[in-house]
Amino acid sequence: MDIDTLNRRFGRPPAVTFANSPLGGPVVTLAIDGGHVMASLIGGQVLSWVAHGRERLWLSPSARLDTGKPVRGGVPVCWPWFGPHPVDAQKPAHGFVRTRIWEVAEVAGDAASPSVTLSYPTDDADLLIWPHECEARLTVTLCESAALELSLATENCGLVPMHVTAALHTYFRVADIARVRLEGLENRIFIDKLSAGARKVEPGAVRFAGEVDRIYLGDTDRIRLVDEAAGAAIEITSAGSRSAVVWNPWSAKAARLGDMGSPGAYREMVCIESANAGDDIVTVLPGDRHTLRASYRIG
Ligand code: TA6
Repeated sequence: MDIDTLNRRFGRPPAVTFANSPLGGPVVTLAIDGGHVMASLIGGQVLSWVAHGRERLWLSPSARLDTGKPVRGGVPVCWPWFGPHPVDAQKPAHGFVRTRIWEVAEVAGDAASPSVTLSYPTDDADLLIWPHECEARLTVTLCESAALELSLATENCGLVPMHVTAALHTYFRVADIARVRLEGLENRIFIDKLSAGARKVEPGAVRFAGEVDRIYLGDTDRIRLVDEAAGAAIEITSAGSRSAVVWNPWSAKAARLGDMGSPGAYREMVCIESANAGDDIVTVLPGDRHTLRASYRIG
Protein backbone atom coordinates (compact mmCIF):
# COMPACT_ATOMS: atom_id res chain seq x y z
CA MET A 1 0.00 0.00 0.00
CA ASP A 2 1.56 3.33 -0.97
CA ILE A 3 2.05 6.15 1.50
CA ASP A 4 -0.82 8.28 0.18
CA THR A 5 -3.21 5.38 0.55
CA LEU A 6 -1.89 4.59 4.05
CA ASN A 7 -2.39 8.22 5.10
CA ARG A 8 -5.84 8.29 3.55
CA ARG A 9 -6.96 5.07 5.21
CA PHE A 10 -5.13 5.19 8.55
CA GLY A 11 -3.58 8.63 8.96
CA ARG A 12 -4.77 10.86 11.81
CA PRO A 13 -2.39 13.81 11.57
CA PRO A 14 -0.55 14.95 13.56
CA ALA A 15 -1.04 11.97 15.91
CA VAL A 16 -0.56 9.27 13.26
CA THR A 17 1.24 9.83 9.95
CA PHE A 18 2.94 7.63 7.35
CA ALA A 19 5.97 8.54 5.25
CA ASN A 20 8.78 7.12 3.20
CA SER A 21 11.83 7.17 5.47
CA PRO A 22 15.22 8.28 4.12
CA LEU A 23 16.34 4.90 5.52
CA GLY A 24 14.60 3.32 2.54
CA GLY A 25 11.16 2.15 3.59
CA PRO A 26 7.69 3.11 4.80
CA VAL A 27 7.39 4.23 8.42
CA VAL A 28 4.58 5.26 10.73
CA THR A 29 5.04 8.01 13.30
CA LEU A 30 2.93 8.48 16.43
CA ALA A 31 3.28 11.97 17.89
CA ILE A 32 1.94 13.71 21.01
CA ASP A 33 3.08 16.75 22.97
CA GLY A 34 6.33 15.68 24.59
CA GLY A 35 7.25 12.80 22.38
CA HIS A 36 7.03 10.67 19.26
CA VAL A 37 7.78 7.13 18.16
CA MET A 38 8.58 5.89 14.66
CA ALA A 39 8.20 2.31 13.43
CA SER A 40 9.14 0.67 10.16
CA LEU A 41 6.58 -1.39 8.27
CA ILE A 42 9.51 -3.51 7.15
CA GLY A 43 10.13 -5.76 10.10
CA GLY A 44 7.42 -4.21 12.30
CA GLN A 45 10.32 -2.51 14.02
CA VAL A 46 10.26 0.55 16.24
CA LEU A 47 13.27 2.64 15.18
CA SER A 48 12.99 5.71 17.38
CA TRP A 49 11.33 6.78 20.62
CA VAL A 50 11.79 10.39 21.66
CA ALA A 51 10.48 11.29 25.11
CA HIS A 52 10.88 14.72 26.69
CA GLY A 53 13.12 15.85 23.88
CA ARG A 54 15.61 12.97 24.09
CA GLU A 55 16.07 9.90 21.85
CA ARG A 56 15.78 6.87 24.15
CA LEU A 57 16.67 4.11 21.69
CA TRP A 58 19.94 3.27 19.97
CA LEU A 59 19.97 2.67 16.21
CA SER A 60 22.89 1.57 14.07
CA PRO A 61 24.25 4.51 12.08
CA SER A 62 24.30 2.21 9.06
CA ALA A 63 20.65 1.17 9.45
CA ARG A 64 18.87 0.74 6.12
CA LEU A 65 15.37 -0.63 5.59
CA ASP A 66 15.89 -1.69 1.97
CA THR A 67 18.79 -4.17 2.19
CA GLY A 68 16.83 -7.30 3.04
CA LYS A 69 18.93 -7.60 6.22
CA PRO A 70 17.69 -7.13 9.81
CA VAL A 71 18.19 -3.61 11.15
CA ARG A 72 20.29 -3.36 14.32
CA GLY A 73 18.73 -1.08 16.86
CA GLY A 74 15.36 0.21 17.95
CA VAL A 75 13.13 -2.73 18.87
CA PRO A 76 13.73 -5.73 16.59
CA VAL A 77 10.93 -8.31 16.81
CA CYS A 78 12.42 -11.74 17.38
CA TRP A 79 9.64 -14.17 16.35
CA PRO A 80 8.56 -16.97 16.17
CA TRP A 81 11.85 -18.08 17.70
CA PHE A 82 14.48 -16.29 19.79
CA GLY A 83 18.17 -16.87 19.07
CA PRO A 84 19.19 -19.77 16.81
CA HIS A 85 16.38 -21.86 15.29
CA PRO A 86 15.49 -24.66 17.72
CA VAL A 87 16.56 -27.45 15.35
CA ASP A 88 18.01 -25.94 12.16
CA ALA A 89 21.06 -23.68 12.54
CA GLN A 90 20.80 -22.79 8.84
CA LYS A 91 17.71 -20.70 9.55
CA PRO A 92 18.09 -17.02 10.48
CA ALA A 93 18.70 -16.10 14.09
CA HIS A 94 15.79 -14.47 15.90
CA GLY A 95 13.10 -15.71 13.52
CA PHE A 96 12.24 -14.38 10.09
CA VAL A 97 9.88 -11.40 10.45
CA ARG A 98 12.57 -8.72 10.90
CA THR A 99 12.86 -8.47 7.10
CA ARG A 100 9.26 -9.04 6.10
CA ILE A 101 6.79 -6.30 5.08
CA TRP A 102 4.12 -5.96 7.75
CA GLU A 103 0.61 -4.67 7.12
CA VAL A 104 -1.17 -1.87 8.95
CA ALA A 105 -4.03 -3.60 10.75
CA GLU A 106 -5.46 -0.80 12.85
CA VAL A 107 -4.96 2.69 14.19
CA ALA A 108 -6.64 3.44 17.53
CA GLY A 109 -6.49 5.62 20.61
CA ASP A 110 -6.76 9.39 20.46
CA ALA A 111 -4.60 12.46 20.01
CA ALA A 112 -3.32 12.11 23.58
CA SER A 113 -2.45 8.43 23.26
CA PRO A 114 -2.40 7.13 19.67
CA SER A 115 -1.63 3.54 18.74
CA VAL A 116 -0.96 1.55 15.59
CA THR A 117 -1.13 -2.21 15.12
CA LEU A 118 1.08 -3.83 12.51
CA SER A 119 0.40 -7.38 11.41
CA TYR A 120 2.44 -10.15 9.83
CA PRO A 121 0.35 -13.19 8.78
CA THR A 122 2.62 -16.03 7.62
CA ASP A 123 2.26 -17.14 4.01
CA ASP A 124 2.87 -20.34 2.07
CA ALA A 125 6.56 -19.49 1.53
CA ASP A 126 7.01 -19.09 5.29
CA LEU A 127 5.67 -22.62 5.80
CA LEU A 128 8.97 -23.87 4.36
CA ILE A 129 10.82 -22.47 7.36
CA TRP A 130 8.07 -22.47 9.98
CA PRO A 131 5.44 -25.23 9.66
CA HIS A 132 2.60 -23.28 11.27
CA GLU A 133 -0.01 -20.90 9.91
CA CYS A 134 0.13 -18.03 12.38
CA GLU A 135 0.14 -14.26 12.73
CA ALA A 136 2.20 -11.74 14.66
CA ARG A 137 0.58 -8.43 15.62
CA LEU A 138 2.65 -5.64 17.11
CA THR A 139 0.74 -2.82 18.77
CA VAL A 140 2.72 0.36 19.47
CA THR A 141 1.09 2.89 21.81
CA LEU A 142 2.49 6.28 22.80
CA CYS A 143 0.97 7.09 26.16
CA GLU A 144 0.72 10.16 28.34
CA SER A 145 4.13 11.53 29.45
CA ALA A 146 5.48 9.89 26.27
CA ALA A 147 5.63 6.41 27.78
CA LEU A 148 5.93 3.68 25.16
CA GLU A 149 3.89 0.48 25.29
CA LEU A 150 4.46 -2.49 23.01
CA SER A 151 2.50 -5.70 22.70
CA LEU A 152 3.45 -8.63 20.49
CA ALA A 153 0.51 -10.97 20.00
CA THR A 154 1.00 -14.45 18.54
CA GLU A 155 -2.09 -16.08 17.04
CA ASN A 156 -2.09 -19.77 16.11
CA CYS A 157 -4.21 -19.99 12.95
CA GLY A 158 -3.39 -23.66 12.42
CA LEU A 159 -4.70 -26.98 13.68
CA VAL A 160 -1.86 -28.12 15.96
CA PRO A 161 -0.18 -26.56 19.02
CA MET A 162 2.69 -24.20 18.26
CA HIS A 163 5.74 -23.71 20.50
CA VAL A 164 7.03 -20.15 20.28
CA THR A 165 9.91 -18.16 21.72
CA ALA A 166 10.16 -14.42 21.08
CA ALA A 167 11.62 -11.14 22.27
CA LEU A 168 11.14 -7.42 21.98
CA HIS A 169 14.87 -6.95 21.47
CA THR A 170 15.06 -3.34 22.62
CA TYR A 171 18.28 -1.36 22.19
CA PHE A 172 18.22 1.38 24.83
CA ARG A 173 20.47 4.39 24.35
CA VAL A 174 22.73 5.15 27.34
CA ALA A 175 25.42 7.73 28.03
CA ASP A 176 28.05 5.21 29.19
CA ILE A 177 27.50 1.47 29.61
CA ALA A 178 30.20 1.40 32.31
CA ARG A 179 27.93 3.59 34.44
CA VAL A 180 24.69 1.73 33.86
CA ARG A 181 23.01 -0.49 36.42
CA LEU A 182 19.92 -2.62 36.14
CA GLU A 183 17.75 -3.11 39.20
CA GLY A 184 15.07 -5.74 39.59
CA LEU A 185 17.00 -8.86 38.60
CA GLU A 186 18.58 -9.47 41.99
CA ASN A 187 18.59 -13.16 43.02
CA ARG A 188 17.25 -14.26 39.62
CA ILE A 189 18.72 -17.29 37.90
CA PHE A 190 20.20 -16.48 34.51
CA ILE A 191 21.51 -18.51 31.61
CA ASP A 192 24.98 -17.18 30.82
CA LYS A 193 25.51 -17.51 27.07
CA LEU A 194 29.16 -16.61 27.56
CA SER A 195 29.67 -19.62 29.85
CA ALA A 196 28.19 -22.30 27.57
CA GLY A 197 24.74 -21.69 29.00
CA ALA A 198 25.73 -22.19 32.64
CA ARG A 199 23.02 -21.20 35.09
CA LYS A 200 24.04 -18.63 37.68
CA VAL A 201 22.35 -16.44 40.27
CA GLU A 202 22.44 -12.67 39.97
CA PRO A 203 23.79 -11.39 43.32
CA GLY A 204 22.79 -7.75 42.94
CA ALA A 205 22.27 -4.94 40.46
CA VAL A 206 23.54 -5.83 36.97
CA ARG A 207 26.59 -3.83 35.89
CA PHE A 208 28.75 -3.97 32.75
CA ALA A 209 32.53 -4.27 32.54
CA GLY A 210 32.68 -6.54 29.50
CA GLU A 211 30.41 -8.49 27.13
CA VAL A 212 27.16 -9.59 28.79
CA ASP A 213 24.73 -12.00 27.13
CA ARG A 214 22.23 -13.46 29.60
CA ILE A 215 18.70 -14.80 29.73
CA TYR A 216 17.24 -14.05 33.17
CA LEU A 217 14.47 -16.41 34.18
CA GLY A 218 11.36 -16.16 36.34
CA ASP A 219 9.84 -12.94 37.58
CA THR A 220 11.55 -10.35 35.40
CA ASP A 221 8.49 -8.13 35.03
CA ARG A 222 9.99 -4.96 36.50
CA ILE A 223 13.48 -3.78 35.59
CA ARG A 224 14.86 -0.31 36.24
CA LEU A 225 17.52 0.90 33.84
CA VAL A 226 19.63 3.52 35.60
CA ASP A 227 21.84 5.56 33.28
CA GLU A 228 24.00 7.16 35.98
CA ALA A 229 26.11 9.21 33.56
CA ALA A 230 22.98 10.80 32.07
CA GLY A 231 21.13 11.09 35.36
CA ALA A 232 18.24 9.28 33.74
CA ALA A 233 16.22 6.11 34.36
CA ILE A 234 13.64 4.03 32.52
CA GLU A 235 11.14 1.73 34.21
CA ILE A 236 10.64 -1.40 32.13
CA THR A 237 7.50 -3.40 32.87
CA SER A 238 6.70 -6.69 31.13
CA ALA A 239 3.77 -9.08 30.98
CA GLY A 240 3.25 -12.43 29.29
CA SER A 241 6.93 -13.06 29.89
CA ARG A 242 8.98 -15.22 32.27
CA SER A 243 12.38 -14.20 30.93
CA ALA A 244 14.42 -11.12 30.12
CA VAL A 245 17.50 -10.91 27.95
CA VAL A 246 20.36 -8.54 28.80
CA TRP A 247 23.06 -7.96 26.20
CA ASN A 248 25.97 -5.69 25.53
CA PRO A 249 28.56 -6.89 22.98
CA TRP A 250 31.44 -4.82 24.44
CA SER A 251 34.33 -3.80 22.23
CA ALA A 252 35.61 -6.99 20.59
CA LYS A 253 32.24 -8.43 19.54
CA ALA A 254 30.97 -4.98 18.56
CA ALA A 255 33.92 -4.67 16.18
CA ARG A 256 33.03 -8.05 14.63
CA LEU A 257 29.38 -7.12 14.14
CA GLY A 258 30.34 -4.48 11.60
CA ASP A 259 27.22 -2.33 11.89
CA MET A 260 27.74 -0.74 15.28
CA GLY A 261 29.32 2.41 13.80
CA SER A 262 32.25 3.89 15.74
CA PRO A 263 34.51 1.63 17.85
CA GLY A 264 33.06 3.10 21.05
CA ALA A 265 29.42 2.80 20.04
CA TYR A 266 28.93 -0.26 22.28
CA ARG A 267 29.27 2.13 25.23
CA GLU A 268 26.07 3.93 24.17
CA MET A 269 23.65 1.02 24.13
CA VAL A 270 22.27 -1.82 26.17
CA CYS A 271 19.70 -4.41 25.12
CA ILE A 272 17.04 -5.21 27.72
CA GLU A 273 14.54 -7.56 26.12
CA SER A 274 11.15 -8.58 27.41
CA ALA A 275 11.06 -12.13 26.12
CA ASN A 276 9.79 -15.67 26.02
CA ALA A 277 13.26 -17.21 25.83
CA GLY A 278 15.38 -19.95 27.39
CA ASP A 279 13.11 -22.17 29.49
CA ASP A 280 10.25 -19.73 28.84
CA ILE A 281 8.76 -21.47 25.79
CA VAL A 282 5.13 -20.57 25.07
CA THR A 283 2.69 -23.13 23.70
CA VAL A 284 -0.12 -21.54 21.68
CA LEU A 285 -3.02 -23.88 21.02
CA PRO A 286 -4.95 -23.78 17.74
CA GLY A 287 -7.12 -20.67 17.65
CA ASP A 288 -5.45 -19.25 20.75
CA ARG A 289 -3.35 -16.12 21.20
CA HIS A 290 -0.40 -15.26 23.47
CA THR A 291 0.64 -11.66 24.09
CA LEU A 292 4.07 -10.48 25.19
CA ARG A 293 3.99 -6.91 26.52
CA ALA A 294 6.58 -4.30 27.46
CA SER A 295 6.14 -0.75 28.64
CA TYR A 296 8.82 1.88 29.06
CA ARG A 297 8.35 4.92 31.30
CA ILE A 298 10.87 7.66 31.95
CA GLY A 299 11.78 8.07 35.53
O1 TA6 B 1 19.62 -10.91 22.46
C1 TA6 B 1 21.01 -11.10 22.56
C2 TA6 B 1 21.50 -11.79 21.29
O2 TA6 B 1 20.93 -13.05 21.15
C3 TA6 B 1 23.03 -11.83 21.32
O3 TA6 B 1 23.48 -13.15 21.48
C4 TA6 B 1 23.43 -11.24 19.97
O4 TA6 B 1 23.50 -12.24 18.95
C5 TA6 B 1 22.27 -10.26 19.75
O5 TA6 B 1 21.13 -11.01 20.15
C6 TA6 B 1 22.23 -9.66 18.36
O6 TA6 B 1 21.53 -10.49 17.51
P1 TA6 B 1 21.38 -10.01 15.97
O7 TA6 B 1 20.84 -11.18 15.27
O8 TA6 B 1 20.48 -8.81 15.98
O9 TA6 B 1 22.78 -9.62 15.54
